[in-house]
Amino acid sequence: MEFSLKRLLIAAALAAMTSLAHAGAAHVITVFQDPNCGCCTGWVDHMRESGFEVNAIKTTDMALVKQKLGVPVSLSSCHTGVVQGTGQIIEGHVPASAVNKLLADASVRGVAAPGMPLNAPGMGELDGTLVTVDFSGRPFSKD
Ligand SMILES: [Cu+2]
Repeated sequence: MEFSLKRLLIAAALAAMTSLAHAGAAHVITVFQDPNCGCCTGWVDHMRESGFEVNAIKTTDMALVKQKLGVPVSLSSCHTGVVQGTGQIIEGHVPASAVNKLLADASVRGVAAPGMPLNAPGMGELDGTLVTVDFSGRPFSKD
């Protein structure tokens, strides 16, 4: 019962994002994260400090979220973000600068900082060598 309710809530959240897609609010990101994920919250703080509006949704069913949003398993990280309006996906600790690059190119469906890199926002300090990849695994940004 509780399990299916959770699925329903996730489905409702995904539906809400789709219906808001044309609301015109730029640079709003919905982030799905496990309630116990500290580094996820660190990334949300980084994005807010960089000028993004972030709606954080806590869920323990991240595998389902990633599956529904089409995040490649091989590129997966902890949290998953969805850009309102474009539907582009941000997987993991992607720096705000790379997100801005993503927003500038609507042909890119999603980007990822796979795993839990220690030189990424929310994990540690950027050192100029963090590679963000697109969903084909090709390098997209280096920060
Ligand atoms: Cu993390």
